[in-house]
Amino acid sequence: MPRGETLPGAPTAEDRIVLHVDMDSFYASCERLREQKLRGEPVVVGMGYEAGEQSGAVATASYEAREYGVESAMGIETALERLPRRAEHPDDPDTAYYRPVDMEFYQDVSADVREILGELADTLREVSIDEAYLDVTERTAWEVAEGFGRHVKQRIDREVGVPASVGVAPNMSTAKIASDHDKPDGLVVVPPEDVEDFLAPLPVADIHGIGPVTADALTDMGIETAGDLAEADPTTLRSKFGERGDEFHRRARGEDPREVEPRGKPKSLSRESAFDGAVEDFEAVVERARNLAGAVAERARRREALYRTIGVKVVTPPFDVNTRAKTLPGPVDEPELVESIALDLLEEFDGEPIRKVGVRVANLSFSERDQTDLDSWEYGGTGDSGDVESAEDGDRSEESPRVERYTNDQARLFEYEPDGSDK
Ligand code: TTP
Ligand code: CA
Repeated sequence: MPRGETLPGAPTAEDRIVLHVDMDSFYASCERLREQKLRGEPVVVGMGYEAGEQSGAVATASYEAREYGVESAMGIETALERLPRRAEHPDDPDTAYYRPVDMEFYQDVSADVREILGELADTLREVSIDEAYLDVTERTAWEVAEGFGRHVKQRIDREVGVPASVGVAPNMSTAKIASDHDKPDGLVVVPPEDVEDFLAPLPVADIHGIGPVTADALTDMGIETAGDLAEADPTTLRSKFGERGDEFHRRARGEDPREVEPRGKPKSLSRESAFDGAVEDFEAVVERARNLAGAVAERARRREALYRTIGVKVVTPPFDVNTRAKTLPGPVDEPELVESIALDLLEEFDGEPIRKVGVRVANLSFSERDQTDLDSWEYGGTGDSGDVESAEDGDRSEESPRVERYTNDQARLFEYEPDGSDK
């Protein structure tokens, strides 16, 4: 279901730089943190692995153990056949260390990783204990995205001590495929112009949302790769798979309009849009801001959110991020007001070159029922949430204007990380 992007001037996927982090053999890596001797050895973590127990399943296996065909969800008997316990055969290298699941410890490690990711992202969405999406559009640029990705991996490695794989792409679904593409310790960057070529040779099963049953059905239709799927007739796909067919088709083409949204209720809702270079035509900026204001107000209404603060963001060359906002006496739901205040706030930038413009509503309040949800909200929700709406964490809208300047030093930090030093 295409949303705001059908509006002329609304943001496109190319506007975003999305980074997906997925920790490598996570539980096993956590065990290695506190037990040095497990490093470089086959490690199996699972339920029912306490000495003497014979039933249970593998939660994860280290990559060394995977070489023996041991994998997640495998029964303990099968795992033990392939890799007997090291404890029982201390001198046999074709054995593994078995450890029981210790969720509390893994949650602690996960929290340490999350803290770093929170510092590195404009917006962070955690999908599970060991997986997260970061919107890093404001933190990097495509030319230096690889250095940024390496920096993320290095910080996790140095400060927490566990390995991660990272994918960087213009949208969530491609970023996820990228992080998975070169595991473990992977770093795969797919800039917008490479997305189609990157996806084309991959089997359809690599596309998020395509399970084994759908993959088989596609194979029967002669569609084996993402490239085949991207070129398939959309009408045929729709008749076979309904709306999901459209979704598969879009993802195979590397299109995914979902925005990286933090869990829980957003603190603000915003939309922004970059120009092709810096424009000096203020009318064009106004026109785009109008569309963005409409899209933001509509989104707020759909989420039944009232807002008290209406703001704009204007990025001027080289990377000066200017925010202006006005706070009203009480919460409202008034699309016309979003537009008129946004345009008023923009006035002062008339005559300046502008790279990007954004509109935001903040100081949100929700209906009473939603408020209760908010209060009782906790981590550990339901994983990836399909189509989401834009939101950003942290409230940068303030009554007093403020200018954030990204210095050259900050840009350089990501540009000159020495190659491969995260190994
Ligand atoms: P995954 O990210 O699927 O796997 P992983 O981190 O072990 O390995 P990698 O990403 O390098 O392929 O899952 C994260 C953790 O979730 C995993 O370490 C253990 C747990 N888990 C289970 O408990 N049962 C399962 O069936 C799976 C797949 C994972
Ligand atoms: Ca993982």
